[in-house]
Amino acid sequence: MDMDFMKRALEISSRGEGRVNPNPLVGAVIVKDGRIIGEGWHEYYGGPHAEVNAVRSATEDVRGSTIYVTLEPCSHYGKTPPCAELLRAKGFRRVVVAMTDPNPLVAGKGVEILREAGIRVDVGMLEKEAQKLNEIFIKYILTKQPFVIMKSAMTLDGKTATSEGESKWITGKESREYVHRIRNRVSGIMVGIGTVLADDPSLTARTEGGCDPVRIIVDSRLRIPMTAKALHGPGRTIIATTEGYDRNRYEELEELDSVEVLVSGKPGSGVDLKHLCSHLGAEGIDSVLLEGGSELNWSMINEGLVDKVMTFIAPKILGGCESKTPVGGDGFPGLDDALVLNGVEVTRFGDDTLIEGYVKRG
Ligand code: AOF
Ligand code: ZN
Repeated sequence: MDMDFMKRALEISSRGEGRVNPNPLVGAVIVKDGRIIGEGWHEYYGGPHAEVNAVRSATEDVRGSTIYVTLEPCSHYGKTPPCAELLRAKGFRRVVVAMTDPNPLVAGKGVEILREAGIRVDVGMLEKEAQKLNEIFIKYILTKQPFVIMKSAMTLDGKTATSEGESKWITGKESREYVHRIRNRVSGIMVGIGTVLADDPSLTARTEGGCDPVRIIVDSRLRIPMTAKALHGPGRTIIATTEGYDRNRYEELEELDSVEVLVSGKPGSGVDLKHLCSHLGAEGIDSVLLEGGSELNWSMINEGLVDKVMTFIAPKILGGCESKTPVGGDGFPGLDDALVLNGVEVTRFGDDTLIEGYVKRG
């Protein structure tokens, strides 16, 4: 029973996808005499926390009931007053928490407040699921660096385009729909200039009510054409370049209100990607979906900036020695140098297979 209520809390928490960043996804379910009498989730950034929404939605007096929350109730005065105080004041008998809050402002203090008030608190139910749901928040709140997901779509023989450069589409409809859901989840979408020149992607993907992802284009010399779709909304575009940029293009780009040019790196040496990621983090961008091309993917990997890899594989063969693969660059010289993934999961999308995992560190 307990587990079912926490599952429900996790399920409803995902309704905030794309609207709460850089805050966590949180769900809460209130149970009295074995029945759900209230539910709530964190709906948008800066809005009421899940616990508050659950209490507000309750159809009966919550006194003496149990609340299942996917994240430890907060203990601090932020944009809203502390939820732990609210739960105490409302007379909850028991609080079941999936995971403690890694936010240094909370980090166990919420549980402490509740226990001191004599409320039974159980921590750790479906903890792994809750941590996975908030993998972005967990990294960002502790490091202020964005959680970077490198996503690729390739054939069985590892090609991301034909020998003529055709790439629409390698994978099927189901895979592409899922990618749109991930695009909705993250705060930024990053590509290299090669991809912009080859495909002219619009790099949008918002579902209704979501907030627009920031488009991030790595373009060391500002070769981006003024007509590129990615420059023309919705939302912002950040173009990262080096001191070797094209002066005329810089002036033209400066005219566009929604475009920010970040100069980071010496001429001829490529954009300083570590600096770029820190800049994105400082701007509140908690997550980035890296969508190629192969040179940028390699540089991001080589700089140790990728956290998660998602590779969709379509059951097709394209061949071609020169055809592109997900990761280019110089490559690692030895097998021992390979980037290795942890916690690997395999999921089918139509005829395609998604293999995903987390980059092993150290
Ligand atoms: C949320 N939603 O449902 C819970 C959160 O600035 P504030 O007041 O919104 O506080 C944000 C912090 O509150 C967040 O980093 C997390 O530590 C804690 N819990 N946050 O946005 C919620 N329960
Ligand atoms: Zn709270």
